[in-house]
Amino acid sequence: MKRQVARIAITGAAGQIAYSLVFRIAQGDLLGPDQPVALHLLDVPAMNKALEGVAMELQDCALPLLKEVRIGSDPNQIFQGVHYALLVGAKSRGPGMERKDLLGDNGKIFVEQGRALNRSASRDVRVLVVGNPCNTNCLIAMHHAPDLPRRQFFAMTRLDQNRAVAQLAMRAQVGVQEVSRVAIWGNHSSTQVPDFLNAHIRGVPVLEAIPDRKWLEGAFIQQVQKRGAEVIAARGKSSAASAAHAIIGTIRSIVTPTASGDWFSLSVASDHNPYGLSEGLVFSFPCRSNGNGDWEIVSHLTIDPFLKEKIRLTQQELMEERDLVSHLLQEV
Ligand code: NAX
Repeated sequence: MKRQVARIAITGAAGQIAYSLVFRIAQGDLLGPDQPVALHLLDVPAMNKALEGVAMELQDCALPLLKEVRIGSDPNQIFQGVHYALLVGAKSRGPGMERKDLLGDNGKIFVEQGRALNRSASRDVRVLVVGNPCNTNCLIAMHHAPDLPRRQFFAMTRLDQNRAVAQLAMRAQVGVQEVSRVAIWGNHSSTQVPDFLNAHIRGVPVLEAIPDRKWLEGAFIQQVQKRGAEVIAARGKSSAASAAHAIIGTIRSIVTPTASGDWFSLSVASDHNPYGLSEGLVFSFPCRSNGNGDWEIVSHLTIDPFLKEKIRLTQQELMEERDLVSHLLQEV
């Protein structure tokens, strides 16, 4: 999908993930060293001054691939003609806020942005939702963009995958490049299911490389599920550079052919999934790409009773989230 200029929208562009992301995209980390890019940066009106600062710094880098920077707070304008929309912006949970309040508040943002994408974005736009709760926000955005194929909407579980890879590599005392076939099933939340059963280390099943099922079922899964909270406790802020890196990894995985026998984690519409899971959710699956921005869910993976039960729980949570925002999923 080489273009004269690839237009990339980033929301929450005055926030901390965006501050790690925009410079890397402008350097070519997202679409390669030969692809000129234009950045369309969106944030709320109160952040306009900060956005101006980001645009100034981008200019001051004098990066040859960066052809244009637009800033603004109107999604209809900012999404005009974009080929990628990285929806990072969302409110974080404030003191005393329930998960339900967060779902409702952030959900409204994705109603508006889904509509704006439907109106203004390039018809082949690829949309990656990062702002939490990202799976359900993605469901809302795709619902309000009925003219765009649902296959072009994703939510991010790549950071969770990367965290799982790092933990497995550390435990097996191998380089991270020796770990393959790692998938996250379900929701980007503490119910997510890092799949050790189908993963490989140095080409053999993880259970052979790390013959400690108790650790894999217990500490390993919990470390991955709780890593975000651990980073907040240590840094006083949530993951930013690792989240930006995961955004880049996700898009690169969608636009480059997946290595033979491998897969990556991507939350996609669960319509017609090969595992008989509930349809109408945005659910993380092991996926493969043909390199043209299209993908398929990897089928026939082993799901043992342990994994099955964990997947049931994360599916349950996604169904509950969907129920909580049902008022945002009415007819369009
Ligand atoms: P920040 O609070 O630093 O930045 C968020 C930005 O979004 C702010 O500048 C805010 O003004 C803007 N914003 C709010 N409403 C907006 C709207 N309607 N339109 C455009 N911009 C809007 O948060 P940051 O650390 O950058 O995190 C952003 C989101 O990523 C959060 O929802 C966070 O929970 C989520 N994350 C998701 C991850 C994932 O793996 N899916 C991992 C990292 C991160 O926790």
